[in-house]
Amino acid sequence: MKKKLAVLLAGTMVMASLVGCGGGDAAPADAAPAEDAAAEDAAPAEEDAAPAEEEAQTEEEVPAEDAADEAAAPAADGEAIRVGFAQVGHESDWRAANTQNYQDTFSAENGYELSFVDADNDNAVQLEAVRTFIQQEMDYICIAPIETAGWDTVLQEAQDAGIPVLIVDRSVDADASLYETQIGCDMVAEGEMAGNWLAEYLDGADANILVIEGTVGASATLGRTEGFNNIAEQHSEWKILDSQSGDFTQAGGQEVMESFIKSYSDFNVVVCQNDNEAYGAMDAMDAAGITYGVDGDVIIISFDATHDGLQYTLDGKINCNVECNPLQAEFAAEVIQKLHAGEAVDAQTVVVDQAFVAPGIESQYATTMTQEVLDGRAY
Ligand code: GYE
Repeated sequence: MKKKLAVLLAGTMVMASLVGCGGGDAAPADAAPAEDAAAEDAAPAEEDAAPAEEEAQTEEEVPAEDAADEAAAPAADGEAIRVGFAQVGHESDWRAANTQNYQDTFSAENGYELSFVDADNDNAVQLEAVRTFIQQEMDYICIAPIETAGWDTVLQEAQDAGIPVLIVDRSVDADASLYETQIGCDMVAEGEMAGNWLAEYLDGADANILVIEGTVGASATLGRTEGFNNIAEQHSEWKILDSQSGDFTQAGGQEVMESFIKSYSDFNVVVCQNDNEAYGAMDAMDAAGITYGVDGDVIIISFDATHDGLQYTLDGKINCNVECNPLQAEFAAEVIQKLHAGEAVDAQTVVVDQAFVAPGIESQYATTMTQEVLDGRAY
């Protein structure tokens, strides 16, 4: 079912045009719709040559760019496609935007019945959610895996039950034959982007670096760390003093930064692996009277480039912010449409990111923030 690797050059603007940014009024996704009964006695799909007007109506309902929707228009047979989504949790602004995007995209209006589980960053809860989706005989299961490890058994169970699985946002270390596709950002490339920007900015000056990592074992953490370290290794004048997990939360970022401040008196770079951790780190530095940003003593690098993160970048508080675009549901919908139509799907979809820097910084790796750039963001 899988084809070659497809790299989708999906910059923010492109993504914005691909994804219908709905009003956020998606029905609570886990409200198990009562259409179940109706769905069950709906006549078998394909044989039902959809009357012309039904087709037209369906085409309007699916996202505009969906060229793949010929045979696959979700509600062509009046039967919603049942999708279970085991989401990481609600740890960050990025996650909130990602969840909203899934709820908007996999709406009843678009022909889906979405069952959404927020695993609250708990692996056991997430595994249980997937097993429940299997029992409920979902048509498709999307998993945003908290950690990369531990997926083989449950993925095998889904495959045995004949339910296609999409791994979204983060990745797993299970065999790729156990799932249909992986959709997400290239975390290693993000880490390298941050490192390359720092090298350019420091231009040979010494760096004493503190890293606030994301959730332990998450591919976003592993990849960003690996990518940044790839560049750090090329700089003998850089020293990574310490690296601790802030669990991708603001509270975690603050706590780690407070302990760093107690342990290290001489640092000039703080790398936060997401925006929320950066907010916490800034609070901790404010409380300790440490200045940061373009006019301060400490350079702050962040990841995600969410709206508030970019506001801080525009304000010169975060020096460099590497984007990870959370608007990924459209890619998942496209894969599901293809699978539904019996078509092959790409083994991987890489959502390509960019970086942003504070006003006054010019970089070959990043866009310099302006109010206009911020206003043009879709999330
Ligand atoms: O960077 C962070 C979130 O997996 C890319 O998870 C995602 C990360 C994102 O909690 O804010």
